[in-house]
Amino acid sequence: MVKKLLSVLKGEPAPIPPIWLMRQAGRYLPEYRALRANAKDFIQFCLSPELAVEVTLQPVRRFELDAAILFADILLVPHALGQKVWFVEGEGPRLEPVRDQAALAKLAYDPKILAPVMQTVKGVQAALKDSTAALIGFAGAPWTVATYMIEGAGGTDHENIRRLAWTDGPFFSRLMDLLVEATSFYLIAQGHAGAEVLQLFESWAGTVPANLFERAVLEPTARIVKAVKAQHPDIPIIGFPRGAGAWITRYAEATGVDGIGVDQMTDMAALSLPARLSLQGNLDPVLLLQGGNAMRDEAKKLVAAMAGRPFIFNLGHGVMQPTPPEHVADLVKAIRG
Ligand code: 1CP
Repeated sequence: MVKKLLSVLKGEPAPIPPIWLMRQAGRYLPEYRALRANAKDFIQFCLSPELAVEVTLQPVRRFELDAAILFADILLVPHALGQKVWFVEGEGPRLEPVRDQAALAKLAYDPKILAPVMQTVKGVQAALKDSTAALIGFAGAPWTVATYMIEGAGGTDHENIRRLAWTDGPFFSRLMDLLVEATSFYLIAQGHAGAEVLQLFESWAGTVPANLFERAVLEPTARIVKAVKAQHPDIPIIGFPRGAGAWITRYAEATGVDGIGVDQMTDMAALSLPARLSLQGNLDPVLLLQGGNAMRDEAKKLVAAMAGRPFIFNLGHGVMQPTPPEHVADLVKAIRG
């Protein structure tokens, strides 16, 4: 079975690009909401292999996408480190903040806690045996996960992590080391369980001050990529440094990733990166929400602009919750003709 996503990630352009969408599973799908309604706790939902396999497959079945992305969350790693993590309905994640050495010293990664995720990967892999869809595993990159761990939530201006990164080197380095180790272990396990591609979500790359970028993003990411590649040299890794702007080039050179996820703020066709790198992105999720000709025209423009290069069609960020599922079907149709 030829999986288009995998050949593009080897550097071979496809006349019609493979397509999948960040956050392709989730609340915009009625079949997701139906299953989610029976599960109170989001973490336990993610750690229920039977449910997670089903939810992973829902968008692939409905839209015949070229990839399934493991249904899980980047905050499962802090959970497995022993940090208290919970989700507030309609608001998002909350964590008991870790801001000093004493709190940090209590954390230790317990891989057993995430064993159900590996069951999910195996279940999805078995279901996709005869499919052209590839299975993507993922984790959050250290700066992004550390942001939630330190701030205790998303959506702030990230004052605490920035202050600690500037002023408490030993704390920050120790947290980065802990996350590099846990994340490497977690991704390697996903590879053993059957993930065919791995993506590192650096969703908050846009908040890193320039003089911290090396230490907060490039170096920890490079260490994870090296550790994973040592075990799984043939599994391609996509990095998604959202909001990295001019840092994208350095990110591509310094981290060792095989593909770069590009946000909608970046002119993807204008990026000049090593030819071996695949680019993934970057339709504005608002256009998917809006649908219609504006969406179709922009999607076709993007495909035309990336012709001849190894390119994976995606959004610049995740599917927005109020998005009508029919718009996704329309988008797939517009791209495949
Ligand atoms: O109650 C619900 O149903 C919760 C909604 C939800 C879902 C569907 C959350 C809470 N996480 C997820 C699944 C998820 N998260 C997936 C797998 C499904 C898929 O992509 O199809 C993935 C890859 C993620 C990754 C994730 N979680 C990121 C990185 C991508 C991004 O959006 O930038 C981040 C930042 C998170 C944290 C998180 N988890 C959930 C929410 C609402 C958030 C974002 C909070 C914030 O905006 O700060």
